[in-house]
This record gives sequence, C-alpha cells and structure tokens, in this order.
Amino acid sequence: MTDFDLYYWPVPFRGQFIRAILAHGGRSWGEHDGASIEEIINRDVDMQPISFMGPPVLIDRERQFALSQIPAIAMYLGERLDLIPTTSKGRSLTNKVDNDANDVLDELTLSGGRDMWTAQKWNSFVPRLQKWIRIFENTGTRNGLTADSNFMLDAEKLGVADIVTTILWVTVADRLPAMRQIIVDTSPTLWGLCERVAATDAIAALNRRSFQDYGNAYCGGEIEKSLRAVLV
Ligand SMILES: N[C@@H](CCC(=O)N[C@@H](CS)C(=O)NCC(=O)O)C(=O)O
Repeated sequence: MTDFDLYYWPVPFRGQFIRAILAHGGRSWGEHDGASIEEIINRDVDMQPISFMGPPVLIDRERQFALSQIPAIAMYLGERLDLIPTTSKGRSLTNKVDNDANDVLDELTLSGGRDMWTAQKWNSFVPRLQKWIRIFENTGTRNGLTADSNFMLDAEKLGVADIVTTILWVTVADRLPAMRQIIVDTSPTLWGLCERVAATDAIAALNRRSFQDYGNAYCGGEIEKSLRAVLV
C-alpha cells in the first residue's frame, strides 16, 4: 500500500508539482487511469474524497485526509514532510511561489485551453512570460539566491518553493526547447537553481520516469498542440 494516492491525468503539468514534492520527501504514491479520474470528477460533491472541480487531488492514506488545489496541497505536503520554512515570512513566501507557479500554468495554457495560441497572441505574451521569469528570479535573489548557490527562500535546505519553481520551469523547458531558450536567456540565475534542483536524485529519477510514462507530453490536449505550433 502506498503512502499517498494521487488523482491526476497521465501528463506532467500540474500533477508534476505534487509528484516531485512526494518524490523528494521519499514518499510513495499510487496513480489512477483516466477513467477513474473522470469518475471522481463527475461524482456529486458529497461523494468526492474532497469536493473539487479539477485534479490534482491528493489523499494522505495514513491521516485519512484528501485535498485539492495545487497551492493547498503543496503547503500541506511541505508541513507534512518538513519542506517549508518555520517562519511566517518563509511560509507565506512559499505560498506566494506556489500561487505564482499556478498562475504561470494558467497563462501558458490560456486558462486550461479556453482559447488557443496564435503566433500573434504568443508574441504579445512573451514579454509577460519574461516578467514571470524575472519575478521568480527576483523572489530568489532577494533571499540570497545566486546562479550557483543558495535556494529561493534563504533556507538551509531545499524546500517546496525550490521544487515548485524547478518543476514549473524545467518541465516545460525539457519538453519545449524554445521555452528553455527563453528561460535561460532571461534568467541564468533562475536556470542555475533549476539545474541544481533537477539534478538531485529523487527529482532526476522522477523526470526520467515521466518521459517513460508520458512520452514528450506536457499538458496534453488541443492546447498543447497549439502551444507547440507557436513555439517552433
Ligand atoms: N486551481 C486548480 C486547477 C485544477 C485544474 O484546472 N485541473 C485541470 C487539469 S490541470 C482539470 O482537469 N480540470 C478539469 C475541470 O476543471 O473541469 C488547481 O490549482 O489545482
């Protein structure tokens, strides 16, 4: 029996944040096929493990506790696995980083594919994307991050803020090379952190396994096709 149970589509995207925190924390988790995920999405809210609209949903088996919404799950796991700072400033900044990352995912996918990318829309989005990259960089550098040392939040050890930041940028960069170029060119400092965190044993193993399990998929669906079409 695994420690946790994760409901998320068989692609990296949002689920990868949770997988990476669990992997770094040395915890096991089980996953579900698309039919089971659709089944719990479509249940009446009072029959869901936690009332929710869209996955991921994480179930902590030992504590019999279920949770949805990326920033909430990331904070829960951060506390549960001792991966967030103990100060209120550090905890709030972790929460800010988690929410920033979730906003970037919404923007990259035009709110989950409500609209599709065109070259014109992408070109006008690029300066905003670069600003997001600088926002992550600046959050780190205000707390001592440099290209080759330290972490996002002045912490002595790698935590949720570093994992979420790394998964956000490395996952898309590994699957969409044009994105890697934008990130590296905009912030060598941020990319330095991402490379260091991505090279740690558990996260490197997860990344390898994700390519085996999901191929080159990023977020899936028509929105991934439209993103790939503008990123040539
Ligand atoms: N705000 C939620 C967003 C959840 C979400 O949009 N999930 C997507 C997959 S990334 C989904 O399948 N949504 C189905 C739906 O909203 O009907 C979170 O942060 O977890």
